[in-house]
Amino acid sequence: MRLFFALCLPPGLAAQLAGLAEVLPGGHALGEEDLHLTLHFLGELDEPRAEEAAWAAEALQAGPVWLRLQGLGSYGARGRLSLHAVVAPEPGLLGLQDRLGSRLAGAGLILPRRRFRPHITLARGLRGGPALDRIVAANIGLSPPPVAARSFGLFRSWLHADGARYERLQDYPLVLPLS
Ligand code: 2AM
Repeated sequence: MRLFFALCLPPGLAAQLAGLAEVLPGGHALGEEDLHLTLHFLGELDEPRAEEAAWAAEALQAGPVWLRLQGLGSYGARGRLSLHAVVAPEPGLLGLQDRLGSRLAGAGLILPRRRFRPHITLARGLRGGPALDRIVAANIGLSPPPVAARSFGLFRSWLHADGARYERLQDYPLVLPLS
């Protein structure tokens, strides 16, 4: 199973973001229900390891975290770029990612060493060019009021020819008082 932990987006934010990438030619825009902010990518795990990951997350006690957008960005090689919303590295968000990572490492899971750059991917497989540049430039000041993410999940990724689909296997509410 290809698994990852990600923050679930409040519906208002997901709706706002989902429309942005729809107009881009080529590529696959993610639907509102698929938008997420990855905290830790676990890669392929067998069922026992997946259960260990799920248990490690279960024990985490945390409160909601603020999501503050800071414009859009694109990433990748020309011809298969992705467009994402940049999310500010707020202490609450970094703390949650770090604490979850420690728990997963404590459970013996090996995580990619990639630096955490909080983002929400909106579309993948884009050719690039003026349409993409225009959307990034037009949203340079995109900075809606911060919203609280109140849960994260363990997701399974299903790869399809027309893009990945995500299945939420577990939900972890962030219920301690907001910090
Ligand atoms: P992306 O949005 O930047 O593409 C499911 O694939 C989620 O896991 C996506 O959010 C994706 O990030 C992330 N992901 C995929 N492969 C990854 C990797 N090797 N390291 C870290 N995150 C990865």
